[in-house]
Amino acid sequence: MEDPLKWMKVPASITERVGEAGALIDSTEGVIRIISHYDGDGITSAGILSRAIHRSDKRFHVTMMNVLTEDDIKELDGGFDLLIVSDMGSSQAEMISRRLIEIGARGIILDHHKTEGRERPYSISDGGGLIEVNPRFHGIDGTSGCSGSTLSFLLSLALDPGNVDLCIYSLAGSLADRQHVPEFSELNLGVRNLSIEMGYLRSVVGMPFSGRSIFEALRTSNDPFIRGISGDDEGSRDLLADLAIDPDKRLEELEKDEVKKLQSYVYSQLLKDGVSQYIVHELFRENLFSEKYGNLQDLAYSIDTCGRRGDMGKGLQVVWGSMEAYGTALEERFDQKKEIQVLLQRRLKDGINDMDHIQWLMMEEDKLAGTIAGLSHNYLFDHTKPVLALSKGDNGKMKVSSRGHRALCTDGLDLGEVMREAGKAHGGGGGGHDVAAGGSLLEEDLGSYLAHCDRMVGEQLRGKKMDA
Ligand SMILES: [Mn+2]
Repeated sequence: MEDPLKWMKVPASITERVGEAGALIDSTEGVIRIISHYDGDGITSAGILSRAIHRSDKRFHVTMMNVLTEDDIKELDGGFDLLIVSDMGSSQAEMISRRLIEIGARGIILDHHKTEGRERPYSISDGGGLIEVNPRFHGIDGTSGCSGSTLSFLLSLALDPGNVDLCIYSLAGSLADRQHVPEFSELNLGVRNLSIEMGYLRSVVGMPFSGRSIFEALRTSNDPFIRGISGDDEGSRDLLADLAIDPDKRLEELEKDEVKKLQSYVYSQLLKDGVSQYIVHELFRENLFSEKYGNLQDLAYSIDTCGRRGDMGKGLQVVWGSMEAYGTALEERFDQKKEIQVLLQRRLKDGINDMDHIQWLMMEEDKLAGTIAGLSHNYLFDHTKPVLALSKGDNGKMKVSSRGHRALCTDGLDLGEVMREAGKAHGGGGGGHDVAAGGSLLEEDLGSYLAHCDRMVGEQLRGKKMDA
């Protein structure tokens, strides 16, 4: 393929920008310092950039972190000729630009997050030696159509079309940022189509599981969580025996009729358990498989898990192609899935506190609270009411994670607003997206806080804005 950027129909203004950024890399003699976010998207971004830069015979240094603070930027004192900030930086662009001018270095920002109301990106023509690439300046949705890893991949292609093999990691990063739900779109869709066209990935529709064997896939599955199967060795074995499927088979080895039998079982079982038709239907979307990594979800979430455990270096090794690192990262991902399963099983036994418009539960720690709230909402309890997962914080405060389903947001649910308003009124705060948000409150206010949230959600779902 001669020009992958053209084949993907990347808008000319973006191609031009990444071309300029590529030229900046090409003209750099000294060290290129990469600072990236520490999550799955940030790690794949850093991996793609460092591999592409290495292939261009340049030297690099990678750091991954949670937030880039003003102090971090002030501490940048040279030792590099070019700085690349990836999967973050747009909200700190002004500080970064100032610092780079002070130390006489040049920089590139590759970010897909909000741009703080600025109308145009930083440009070389501003004279500051900083290029900012952010899809939001080009009419592309930074939340769903392009991740940090997508930008890194486009830049790698501008450096050399031969970097096209890095497409797998590009999509893994988008997936880790959950940009694949309900399906890949805009620039991500271009990368998806390219990966399939070039034979790097294979599209499989209707297999909502991942694992090294179908048995492992079933017993470790949390999304979907299937009662009597998920976390249940015997239940999983019995089901496979009933369906006459070899438990040791790899997912990609399953025959068409075996996949069909599994699908119809999952479909009817979940509906029988009261899961929303909308959620069940969504499970049977496309999954991408790679010869080397299996289900792309495993690649994406194992790298993401490395970041969450503070082991970004291992995630980076995975993107550099180490199968040894992938093996242990995958092991840790399955360990975490098990941990989630134990929490879900306990939840199933203990039940949930039910109010008129919300459901809530207490957790021992806030780790995984969002995940448990989301999966409880989808698979365990009433899917017409959002779930709040609460845990004790410091100084008499409590932390909250709340999750709903997009179908509820279409009806008016906005958890970000609920967390912000109810938090503010009860000694805490909060915010986030309509489907997923978090906040805090004073522990002594728990009762009135929950009543406030319940009332607000009720008003939202009735389509009326509540008076503050
Ligand atoms: Mn990201």
